[in-house]
Amino acid sequence: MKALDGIKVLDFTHVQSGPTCTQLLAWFGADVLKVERPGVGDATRKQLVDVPGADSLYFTMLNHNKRSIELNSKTEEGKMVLTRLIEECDVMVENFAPGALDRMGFTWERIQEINPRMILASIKGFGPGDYEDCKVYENVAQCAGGAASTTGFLDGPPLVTGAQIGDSGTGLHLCLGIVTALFQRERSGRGQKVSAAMQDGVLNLCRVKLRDQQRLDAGPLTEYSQYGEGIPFGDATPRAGNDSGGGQPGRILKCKGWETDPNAYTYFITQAAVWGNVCDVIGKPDWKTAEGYATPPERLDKLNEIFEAIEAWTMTKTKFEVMEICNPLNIPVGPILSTKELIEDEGLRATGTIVDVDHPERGRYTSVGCPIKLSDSPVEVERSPLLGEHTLEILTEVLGMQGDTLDRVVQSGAVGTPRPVAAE
Ligand code: CAO
Repeated sequence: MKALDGIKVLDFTHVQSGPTCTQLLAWFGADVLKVERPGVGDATRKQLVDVPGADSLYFTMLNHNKRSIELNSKTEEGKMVLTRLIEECDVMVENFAPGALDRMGFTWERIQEINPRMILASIKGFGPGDYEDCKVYENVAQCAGGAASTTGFLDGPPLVTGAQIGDSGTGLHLCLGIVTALFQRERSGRGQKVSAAMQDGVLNLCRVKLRDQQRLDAGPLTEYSQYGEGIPFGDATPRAGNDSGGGQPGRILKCKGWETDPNAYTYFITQAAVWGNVCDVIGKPDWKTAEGYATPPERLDKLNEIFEAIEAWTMTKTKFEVMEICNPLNIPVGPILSTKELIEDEGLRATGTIVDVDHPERGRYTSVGCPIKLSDSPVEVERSPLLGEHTLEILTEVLGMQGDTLDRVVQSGAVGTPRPVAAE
């Protein structure tokens, strides 16, 4: 038994943000029915193609454990099928451009009429206001949500980050909203509308930067490197390079091999409680008691000197040796792991966070599995569906269509050219 067994999800999502959310629901046990345009499908199927003719990794890695139905929801028969799907499902998830669902004729009011228990979950770029009609992709959200203005170095331009906090981050937010709405429905008997704007999701993840924005009113941010460098603060939270976001100073430092390996670096945190251990490890035992070095406030204007001394030590060790030496001493450090190192990591494979998946068109590929582990609801990662692989199965088994009705729908072209139902 899985946590969301019995929950049916009408998955009207595409690209990354929405599919991330419905993939999690599928991993938690929901039956996720992905609705795709006949003959076309989710645009990501054919984006960044690495194996000609096969679904791309972009698609497969975001759509595991789902079933696919081809459906043109703008035709009369298509609307009839969509209406039946809304009747049968518990949750409908969509991340179309603003207004697309209304233009299709499926407003929130109409959906409630069809199924008052339906939870309609939507991702848009912005919430209500000046920008509500905009189409939005990942980096737009990172820029509009506060991440870009606070990422990068002080003397450089704003930077976007590789972590897809706008897309996958908002998908996670929406997923939490959905399961919360399902929980409330248990008592109220009613569905509700769940909305997550990408700007809001990114801003939520940038909460500490808004903390610092308000702390600026009380004076300079002393834990930022620029304080020790004597560079005045402006009127907004500045970019802080690799400074730690909290009260314990940290930096990214070179390790042995950095000249040729772009990832031979470690993150190093000079946590106050283990300052003595840091001093011993780097061969500066006198700093434990020396005036100007002994307490955290005294050290704030000397962070460059201190991290230079630590780096002189880390450069004599590999990033893994730094980890091995510092961990037993409770000094928090983190090797900069490359994607190659992560994909080969035995520990992540043992927990199912990295998995190998077989696919009929592209062969075996590696994916990120479910990062959330439920002790009573284990996840088996199954390959993503081929376009329309389950069209007939969904029409007949989920919607109970047969005879003339089924013939009419198929002949209308609203569901593409359905593949035969796969043998067990
Ligand atoms: N049958 C019939 N029509 C369909 C359909 C189906 N199964 N699926 C989609 N369509 C139609 C939509 O109704 C829409 O038609 P209208 O423009 O006439 O209303 C059309 O296809 C295009 O949909 P779209 O505008 O959502 O797609 P796009 O490629 O132009 O824009 C995106 C993509 C992502 C910018 C936009 O969907 C968006 O802003 N979404 C919200 C924010 C978001 O999720 N962004 C993250 C994207 S990356 O994860």
